[in-house]
Amino acid sequence: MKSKKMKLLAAQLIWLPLFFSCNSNKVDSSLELDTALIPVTKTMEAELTAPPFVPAPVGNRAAMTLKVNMEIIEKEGTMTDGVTYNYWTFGGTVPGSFIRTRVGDEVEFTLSNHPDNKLPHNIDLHAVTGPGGGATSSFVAPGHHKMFKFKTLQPGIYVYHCATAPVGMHIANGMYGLILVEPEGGLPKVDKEYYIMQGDFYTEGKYGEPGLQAFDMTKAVEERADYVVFNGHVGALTGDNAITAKVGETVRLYVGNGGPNLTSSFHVIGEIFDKVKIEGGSEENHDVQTTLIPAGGATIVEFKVEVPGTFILVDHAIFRAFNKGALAMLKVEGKDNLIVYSGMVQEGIYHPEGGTIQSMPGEGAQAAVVDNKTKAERIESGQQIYMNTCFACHQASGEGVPNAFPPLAKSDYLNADIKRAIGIVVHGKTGKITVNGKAYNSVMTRQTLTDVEVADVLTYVYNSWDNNGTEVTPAMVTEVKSAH
Ligand code: HEC
Ligand SMILES: [Cu+2]
Repeated sequence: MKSKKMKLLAAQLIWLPLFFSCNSNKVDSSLELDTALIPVTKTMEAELTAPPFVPAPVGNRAAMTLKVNMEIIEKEGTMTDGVTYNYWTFGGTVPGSFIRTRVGDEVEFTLSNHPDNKLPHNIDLHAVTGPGGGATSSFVAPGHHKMFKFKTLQPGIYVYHCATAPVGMHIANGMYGLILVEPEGGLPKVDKEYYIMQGDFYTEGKYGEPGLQAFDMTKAVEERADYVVFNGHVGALTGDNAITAKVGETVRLYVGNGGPNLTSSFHVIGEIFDKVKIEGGSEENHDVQTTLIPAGGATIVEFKVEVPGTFILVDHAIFRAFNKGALAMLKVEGKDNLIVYSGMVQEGIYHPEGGTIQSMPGEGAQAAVVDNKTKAERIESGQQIYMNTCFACHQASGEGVPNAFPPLAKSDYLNADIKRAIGIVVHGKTGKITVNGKAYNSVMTRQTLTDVEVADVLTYVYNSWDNNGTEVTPAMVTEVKSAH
């Protein structure tokens, strides 16, 4: 099948038998329809579901205008016993609400950002054909909403995620989910369908360290995950929260990987996948033990359950399963089938072990930094740092983004107090501030820069865009740091 095209159903073409009088079941593959031309007639509100559940199948319905209303909610949640985390969510859950569409639907997507939220967000759906997957049209400040439209051209299971700077941080905090685009006529019927999504989390404390754990950018950049979990937290799908099926049923799992970093080696202990949609696309593989799901990718697996018992879903990169949380359960009830399997079943063989033993890398001896740059050299080096570190939020021109990131260009706030500006870069900033008459109440993440880098970047900022020309030296940065 060619991309963006699908076979026309013979039934839809009343005149077809006139041309193919011999056999109307046989459709010439050259007769393909551009899915962009599938007409929509009615409008309906999309059913959205929280994981592990999915909305009702599309079945035989015609393509429609589908209204999707999704709200972004930043909220504290439980990572594991005694550990909480500030999640950023699409619809209040990690992963976000499941969206179910069919090829040819015209999705009218309204993204709202809850007024109590701190940050602007947006959405990039991999099912969208268009710039940024929607991200460029959906950037929305707290208390506002944005609407954009797209037509689903290709069937498949697709990831969506936030794409607001710092992108990795928004994804790491839980901003991802799945959108299913069913083919004409829908996917074949199965008995049970579930929605599962893996994600890796990076916290200041190590695995299990109690309390509210902040996001750790350094660990995220270095891909040293503390938690690797299904559906947002440890134990989201174990014990009483396990997914279920009965002997003889066929189970279909929509499995995504939000990342931000890790590839999943998805496996169900004690089962073999009868079918796997390769990379979530149209090709199907059979009799598969473990399937790879890349970060930002998804797949559909199906298997019939022949015997009762607890089947363990894991990322087979196995420390993640037993020590970092990537372990879920499918509980199957029904009659034994002693031909397929017999043996005494002892419970608790496969259970989470938690408490990863991790030795933190030592600080290491830091070589004394020699820094006798001229002001011009400092500005030059600072520009590089700015383009790597500050640019994503404050923009190349220093103008910032309305309602989200304050300007550094001609900023009265910046020019009024140098020590305060140093402090903001060193420690981060949250809470209400007023810059050039406009109020901002957001979060600037702490920037992990050396004293010399902070000096250079601020010197660049102070000597750009009509600011007051201050030279910030490493000694000034050290002083602000030690004052804390
Ligand atoms: C993740 C986005 C982000 C990044 C990256 C970022 N900032 Fe900010 N910055 C903000 C936000 C948001 C605020 C306002 C915080 C508040 O509302 O309390 C801010 C405020 C400021 C302020 C004070 C307000 C003003 O406009 O004068 C300065 C100075 C500043 N940032 C400098 C920097 C520098 C220098 C860098 C790079 C080293 C940087 N920021 C990187 C988001 C960011
Ligand atoms: Cu976001």
